[in-house]
Amino acid sequence: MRKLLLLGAIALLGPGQALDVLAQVECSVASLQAKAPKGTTITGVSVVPAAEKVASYCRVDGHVAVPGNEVNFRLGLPTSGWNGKFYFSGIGGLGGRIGSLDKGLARGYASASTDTGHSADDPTWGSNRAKEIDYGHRGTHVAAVASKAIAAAFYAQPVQHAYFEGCSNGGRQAMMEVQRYPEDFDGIIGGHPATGTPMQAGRAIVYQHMLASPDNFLAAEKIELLSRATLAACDDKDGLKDGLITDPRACSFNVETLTCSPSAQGATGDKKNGDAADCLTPGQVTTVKKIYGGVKMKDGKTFAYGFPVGHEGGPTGWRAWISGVNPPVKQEDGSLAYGTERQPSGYGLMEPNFRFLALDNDDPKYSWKVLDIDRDMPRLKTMTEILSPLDPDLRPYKKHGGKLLVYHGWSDPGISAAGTVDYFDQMTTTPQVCPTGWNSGGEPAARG
Ligand SMILES: [Ca+2]
Repeated sequence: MRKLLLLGAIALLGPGQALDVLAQVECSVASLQAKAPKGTTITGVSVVPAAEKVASYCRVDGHVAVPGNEVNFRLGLPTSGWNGKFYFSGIGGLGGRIGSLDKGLARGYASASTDTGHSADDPTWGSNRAKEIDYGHRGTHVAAVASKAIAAAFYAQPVQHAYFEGCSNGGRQAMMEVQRYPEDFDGIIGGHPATGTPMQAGRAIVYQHMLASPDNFLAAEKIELLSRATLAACDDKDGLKDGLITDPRACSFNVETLTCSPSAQGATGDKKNGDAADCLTPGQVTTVKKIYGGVKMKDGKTFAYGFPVGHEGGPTGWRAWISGVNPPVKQEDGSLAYGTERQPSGYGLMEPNFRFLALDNDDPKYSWKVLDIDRDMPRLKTMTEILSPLDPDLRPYKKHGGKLLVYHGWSDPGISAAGTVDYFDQMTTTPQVCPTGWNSGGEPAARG
């Protein structure tokens, strides 16, 4: 293995010049293992030559021991030109692979990522509580602590600032860090934060209805019909008729206006009465209502947020996430089932969730098909706590001096922006988190 030893002083630079810190420790397993925190094992080290936008760096692979598991991480350490800071990249989906370090490295950050404690190739990880906890939150934390410490040792000086960025499941990792490990990062960017169990439950309730009968299924042309109708009803409600529904909260759209008349007939003549290309069957209307409506508990509280009106159509809309590019196939009992190829993304994440992640104890007899929120809530409680970043009290992170940036597109068909907006309002109305009391409407929030 090519070894690298760069001994250099910290450059003292004038205003406007980048900090250029050189490595103080050899880029080798032995040298870095000697500097690694307790419980951290370095498994591979190599110097990666400069390529396109990324300068040469020392790549460190290793794992951190936690009770019952080992969490893999990868750390990239610029061999020169370190900007003094640390950047951690989150990962999407159900984790199980290490994210790219290039974004941070290209800007001179010491950069890290983790597989969150399991491999995506391991079908049994969801039956291991330690791995579930590491996917939920702990894996990111221990990987961040270890890789920051190795970075500081490599340059023989503390990391000036540490940042986390992630989207989707990476946004969920971001919110978990903010809520549970407020000392890890100084700045956190959470995009489209996933909410774990509630989000998956919302999907399950939609699929229970949509796949119960072909009459309920939303084929691509029906989604396009709906999308045209919501755009016609809502486009100008945000103050600008531009083909975009920029604030769905400003529009009230009633999907029942699209219901087929009982005598409607398909243009090709092979459709039964009550269905046609320019309207929705009552079963389809109910499917749409469930997507917009989310899931409420018996006590009226929202458990899963519904999706905002707008941008249902197009290849990245409901077709990609909810209904699927490959339509489901009718089964002997009259229900529909997806094949294994090109499932809708929401289904592909929800199905394994209820198979091996959602319940306190895995149950082979259980699936999304039998989920009943009110009945099953006690069985979902433990994993909801492990997977779902729902705590709005960010006082510890504020006390640390941390900054949080959250973004979420209204048109996200996989994770509801309405939930993120509601979390923001809960957070900013938590006493002492946001004393000026701003809410998502840009107005001082009412205080109870
Ligand atoms: Ca508009």
